[in-house]
Amino acid sequence: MSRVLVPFMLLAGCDGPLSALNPAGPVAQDVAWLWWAMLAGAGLITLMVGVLVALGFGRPRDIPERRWTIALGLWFSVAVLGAVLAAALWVGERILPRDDGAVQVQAHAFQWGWRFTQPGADGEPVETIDILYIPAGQPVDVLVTSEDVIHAFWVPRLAGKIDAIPGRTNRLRLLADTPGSHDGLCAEFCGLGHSVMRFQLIAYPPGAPPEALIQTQGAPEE
Ligand SMILES: [Cu+2]
Repeated sequence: MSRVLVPFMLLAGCDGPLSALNPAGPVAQDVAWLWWAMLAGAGLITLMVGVLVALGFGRPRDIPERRWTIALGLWFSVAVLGAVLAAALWVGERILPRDDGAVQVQAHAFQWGWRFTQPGADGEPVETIDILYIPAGQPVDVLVTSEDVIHAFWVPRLAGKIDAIPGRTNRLRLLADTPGSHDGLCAEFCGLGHSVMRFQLIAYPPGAPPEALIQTQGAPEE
């Protein structure tokens, strides 16, 4: 009985607030779809290897070696890996940021936290620490950079991850389908405080920015 439950217990691990398999927006949906495509490809190749091993233990068959080696070993794997590669290129192209006037926010990583900067209600830049506010239902480009060492910006339920590199700005597109709160984290080991380098992303209803973005003086929020 307990053996029957194991797959369900494993799947329960895919449902947490940091699960890329529980997407909350179209970009993350594409990434999750690619994850399943890669799992299917790996499953097919594993199945083929299993079948070949099983056949190897059977009675000898009159099949030319070339057919095993080239038809199955080579072409089957190349076809599966080629399909997965094509899926990855397709997804990669779809989730690229575009110059379409998306909302832009800056994410500045440091040991060990995140400083987010974006225009407030009056146009003045507003800084928030470890909380990123974005409008729901709209594409948002996060301009990611770093103060000291290499970090990585990742909100698993909204998009893939991207490196935060000192002296360089990387752009990542996010889109949250509905208002809500999502967990984000640093996804690149960056020193002793790495494990606590978390942040919160709050997607607010469009047209109803939170108090933190309305303040006029742009004082950093703790
Ligand atoms: Cu880190």
